[in-house]
Amino acid sequence: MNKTIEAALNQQINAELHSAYTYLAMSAHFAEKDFDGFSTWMRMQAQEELAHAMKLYDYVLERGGHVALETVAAPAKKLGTPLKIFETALAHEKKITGMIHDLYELARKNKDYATENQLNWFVTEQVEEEDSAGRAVEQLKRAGDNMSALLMLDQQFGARSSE
Ligand code: OFO
Repeated sequence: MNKTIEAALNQQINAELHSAYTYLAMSAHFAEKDFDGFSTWMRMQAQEELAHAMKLYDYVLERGGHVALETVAAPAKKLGTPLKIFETALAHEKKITGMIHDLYELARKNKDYATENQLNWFVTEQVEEEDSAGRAVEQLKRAGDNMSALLMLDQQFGARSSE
């Protein structure tokens, strides 16, 4: 496997683990504030991120590459209101989309069709990721400071099974 692509895939594994860490911190924050539904949503999101990391991890190994695990950066400590948190999540997903697209471009430039094919799944997944975070932001904007609307959303988000 091309060493530049291997390094970029390892960097993406690290980014996905950081995403998991980020959402786990958000989940803990919501649990501490008794928003159990938002907490569940974020916890499931963290699990999905771990699955993204493992998908790339398995792929690197399958290609006979080397998995190099590096330090995972700590998530933000100050999180803010539910709206602010979901806005942060949306911005984070947009950043990840950019990283996936750069990786895709790199695979294409190096004629690594297998990696390009593997990344197709991630390109599609990012459309979903941005959509679900974006919808959450819109719903929270509509709820504003209305506590009963927020609690209703909290309950609704807690019903998330998977996405
Ligand atoms: Fe949230 O999609 Fe992976 O990082």
